[in-house]
Amino acid sequence: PKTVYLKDYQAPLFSIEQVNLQVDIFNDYTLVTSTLNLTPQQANQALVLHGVDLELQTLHLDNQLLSTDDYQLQGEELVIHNVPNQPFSLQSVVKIYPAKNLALEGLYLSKGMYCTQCEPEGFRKISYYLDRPDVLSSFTTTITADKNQYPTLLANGNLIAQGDAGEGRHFATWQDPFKKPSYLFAMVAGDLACLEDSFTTMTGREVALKIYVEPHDLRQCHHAMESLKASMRWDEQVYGREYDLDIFMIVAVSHFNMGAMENKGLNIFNTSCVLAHPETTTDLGFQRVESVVAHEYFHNWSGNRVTCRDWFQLSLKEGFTVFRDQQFSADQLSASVQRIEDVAVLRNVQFAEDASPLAHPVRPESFIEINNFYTATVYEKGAEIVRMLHTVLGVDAFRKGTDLYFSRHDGQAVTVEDFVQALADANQQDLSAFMQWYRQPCTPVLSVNTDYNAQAKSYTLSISQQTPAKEGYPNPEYLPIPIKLALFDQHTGQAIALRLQGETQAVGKERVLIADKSQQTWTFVDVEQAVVPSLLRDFSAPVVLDYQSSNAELLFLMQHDNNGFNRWLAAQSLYERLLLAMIANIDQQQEPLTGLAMDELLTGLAAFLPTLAQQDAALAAKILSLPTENYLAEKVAVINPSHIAQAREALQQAIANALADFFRTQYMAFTQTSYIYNSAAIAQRSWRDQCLSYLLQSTASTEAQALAAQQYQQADNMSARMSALRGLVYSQAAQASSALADFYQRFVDEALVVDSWFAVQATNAKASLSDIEQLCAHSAFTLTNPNRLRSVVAQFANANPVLFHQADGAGYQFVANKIAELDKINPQIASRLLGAFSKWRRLENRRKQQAERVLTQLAQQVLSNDTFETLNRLLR
Ligand code: HT7
Ligand code: ZN
Repeated sequence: PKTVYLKDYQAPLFSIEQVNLQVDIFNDYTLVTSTLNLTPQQANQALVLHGVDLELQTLHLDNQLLSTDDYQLQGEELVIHNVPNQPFSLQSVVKIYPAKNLALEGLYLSKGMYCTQCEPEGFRKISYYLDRPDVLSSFTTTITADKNQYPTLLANGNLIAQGDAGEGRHFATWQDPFKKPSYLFAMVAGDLACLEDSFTTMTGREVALKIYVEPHDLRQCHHAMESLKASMRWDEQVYGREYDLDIFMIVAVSHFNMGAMENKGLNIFNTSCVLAHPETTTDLGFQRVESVVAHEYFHNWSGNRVTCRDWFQLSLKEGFTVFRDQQFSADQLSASVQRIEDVAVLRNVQFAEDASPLAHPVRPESFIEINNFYTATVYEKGAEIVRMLHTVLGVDAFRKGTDLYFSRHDGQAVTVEDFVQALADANQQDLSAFMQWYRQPCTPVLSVNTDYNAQAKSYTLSISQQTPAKEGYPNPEYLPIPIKLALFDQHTGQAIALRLQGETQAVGKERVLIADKSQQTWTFVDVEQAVVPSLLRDFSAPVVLDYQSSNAELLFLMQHDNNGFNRWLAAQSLYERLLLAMIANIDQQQEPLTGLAMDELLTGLAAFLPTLAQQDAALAAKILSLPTENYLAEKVAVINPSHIAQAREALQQAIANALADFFRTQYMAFTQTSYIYNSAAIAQRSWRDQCLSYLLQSTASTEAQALAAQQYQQADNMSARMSALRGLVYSQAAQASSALADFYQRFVDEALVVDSWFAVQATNAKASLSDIEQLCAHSAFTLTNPNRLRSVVAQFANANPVLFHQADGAGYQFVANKIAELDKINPQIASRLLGAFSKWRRLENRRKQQAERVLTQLAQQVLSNDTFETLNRLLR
């Protein structure tokens, strides 16, 4: 396979002003006739178009039929050597077979509905084209199909004509007035129901909003519609961005590789990111719909109006858009809980990626298969870079910067440099140092030492940074790291005013320092008493913080910090410290429990949780969540997944038993009657679930199981039902099997709920591998639907560490076999599953050998480029 390098970028040799597509859908095949108006950008250049799995029927250049002597088909390219030096037209007719397309890229069938996925390089599976993001063109699309089978025909832009096409067929013509790259092309043909609404933009234009779904899902579209309208309003208010077409459509499909796709005016969504109803969807599911609808909508500006020059710039649109959707979600429910959830993903998934053989810069420098780079690093770390720029500039200056970015580059395909430059130019600032965040991989470690001088009443912070080296990046540069901080008076529990040495007066109680050298110090003056530092507030930079605070300081921050996020962070640091000591004990075959620190923790929790649960139940629930197995695995030199799980369980049980009465009283006090979706109600439910989950870990677990069984039976919403079911299954309750059977029967017609039924069983640490194999043998299991496949195999590999990492390697073999099978069907998803092996080199010896054996065996098979690339990076 060929490696592509960022350094080799060259501007396109042809522009395409206009594309006319005629897509004729027949039962066995589809004919695509494309007419391109091309203009050479340099004289005497051959035209090279991309095309994959296309059966070329005819090719005309300026209406002259070309013979096979006039062009060459070479691998995935169509080469025409003699083309005019002036504008010319090229018409190709190709035959494609959507029903055979199980990779779900290009035009394919999902449960009888035709739909497309063109990002990043799917358009070349529909027609010959310059399938690269810097070729922007106007598209007109005509679809013809059987009228009864496919009454709904959709494409990007506005509907300009429709009617009868004879022989029981009909047609629709859509025209998109905005120039776009081919990856934003979309079309749909199906028999769909539609929820309609409208939105009046800030300048008074009326936009028709339509959500298309399978008829029986229509009742589950209202939340997505409300989320869409909220997103449209939010983008006007916060970024000044108005929607630009007269219609905005979302289509939900059940077979989809990712969450959703931002095609211009015609977003295509995984059903899991559109459908929501209290009876079938948990609170988390509702929140996901809200954030994905927002994310795709926001792409209309950050991605579509201003797009990427090449795929190395992917984070230009994805990092920025993730940051925008995170801001939006923070404005909808609780800002601190949102930040906690976003940082948890960053620390559990992105930090792990950054420490693994799969680590890459936010802007990679080379790839074999770009699909392998839709990663947590490009998305989540990319969003953190934008967040740091936002923190450093402040709200108003950041907005000035994005206004300039959108106006300067509207209709262009640009680079990450262009983005940072626009933010800088709008504010006459030099932000160029931040570019390094895009260029080098790995997570920096920020080490902090503090010193209080009681005589001088000064407090000094000594801060150093170090980014680990990695193959290809032997000398990482120092990065600008914004550190938002506050200092708390130990006696009053209040933040103090902050004056740095040399300043004439204090500047607020929270400040942002920027560490950008190997080692720096800052001294605060007028510090009357010893203080507790609250560092990296709101996680102001994507770094590992190394600060040796005492247990007492962490407990103090858990109780007194006025930044909710940092209360959580303090709790996490304390748990982490305890858990690492417990894991070390277990590694040495000793009892896990650690005396004094544990006592301090339990006393501390008992002291402040009752008040916190009353004031902010959602935060209380988060504060009680222990670091995940995946996170802890990054903190030990040698990973024994079963020891990590044992330690977590022991700490959970210790908390559960110490606070059992409290959890019981709190659980019993839950009084919600009917389901409503708002911040307060969600907070109550998450608190109830956390209390139940701890009760189930306590010595009173039989009583708790009876409560869970009752909750399951009485539930009138999925949040209550699912947490009860999970509790019963994970605690091996006698009631678990009847609840599982009931659940399946009840929701057998709801594919997304059946997915969650599979997932809860696939993640059960107490199951056996043969239980998991049986899930794959279930009649409802299939490899051809990514949601279903993920609900078992990806859930097992990523969220059932004990079983996946069982010492004899059988879990590895099971997943590797599935990858090999799936690679022939859907390489994108197969390659992604390999991520579960990213820590294999740090596993304890026995497991490491098993993982190596299984991966090496897999590498001997014939593999797709996707899987080949990921496997090679893992084994390198
Ligand atoms: N921009 C999209 C990325 C994407 C994708 C979506 C669905 C199926 C396959 C895909 N490959 C890449 C999704 C997003 O970030 O908004
Ligand atoms: Zn996106």
